[in-house]
Amino acid sequence: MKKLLTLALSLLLVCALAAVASAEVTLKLSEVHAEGYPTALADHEFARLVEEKTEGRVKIEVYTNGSLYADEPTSIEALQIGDLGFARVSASPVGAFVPSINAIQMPYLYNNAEHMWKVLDGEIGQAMLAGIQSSGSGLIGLCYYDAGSRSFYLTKEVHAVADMQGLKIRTQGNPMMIRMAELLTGIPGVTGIGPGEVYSAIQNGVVDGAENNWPTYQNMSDYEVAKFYILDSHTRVPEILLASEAALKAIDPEDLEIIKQVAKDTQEFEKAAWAAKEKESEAIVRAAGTTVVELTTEAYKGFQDAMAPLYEEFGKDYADVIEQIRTTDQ
Ligand code: BDP
Repeated sequence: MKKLLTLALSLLLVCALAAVASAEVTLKLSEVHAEGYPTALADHEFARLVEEKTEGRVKIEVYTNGSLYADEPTSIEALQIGDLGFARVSASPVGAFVPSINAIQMPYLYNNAEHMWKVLDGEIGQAMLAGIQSSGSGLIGLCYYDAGSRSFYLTKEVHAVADMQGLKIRTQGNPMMIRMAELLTGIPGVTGIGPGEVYSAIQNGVVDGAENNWPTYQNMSDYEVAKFYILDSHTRVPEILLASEAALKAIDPEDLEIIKQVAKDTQEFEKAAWAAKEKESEAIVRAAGTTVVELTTEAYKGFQDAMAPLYEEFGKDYADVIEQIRTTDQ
């Protein structure tokens, strides 16, 4: 009788454990862009594939338009404390939490998109992505997405660094990007403004401009209020799909592996959507009568040279990696 009771109890325990292991988990994903934007399309594809491959054990609800978190640093903090499952963010704010990730987004670092992808898909990029978790940030870097290159857009025409003096520029929440603006304008980059809030910040004169890629400049309608796009392509900042270590504790290790794989599988999907959107946005912006300033070789060099102190302050600890990145394209 006692034996039977022990057996029944053990059986019960096994069943209970199995139920916990296969329980459904629903997690939220935060995205600042609108539906239809390349990263938002990729978020949905990621959610669809995760649900399919985990046979419904993991469900992901995608919240676009910054409806959960308007500014990315706050979404990253939410990931750290496990209030949020996933966030598709720019690598730039991640640099404020994991400084080593700055090495792959230094100003004027890459020659073109191919150069950047060679680095990101190679040893350096993958080690940087893994470093997000091993740094103890509480974040898991799942994959990179394309975000083209960023240029300044302003309410005034600029042809050289000298013309930038005194301009207030909205930058992303990363000390290195704040400094980048300061080295060009004399005023530290203005942060705490989400990408969806830039339009009104420019309209109200809180800032004189911002910096971003063609699709964000167009999709957020910022080209309507800042009519000068200065094509200096100062940075190539990839997007990163982040997960929360704390929130993903509830997930079975096998399902976690599926999530990691699925994320990597969505990279090419986003890159294709990106290529199409980048062309479309540039065409829309140009057709609207925006002044697109192409810098002379000399003026471009002026922008590049102004970054010397930034490399000293933010790149010193990663000098080897930065050098490896530079030579990757040769
Ligand atoms: C866009 C990125 C987005 C950033 C935004 C920004 O896609 O993730 O939040 O820039 O400047 O290009 O904040």
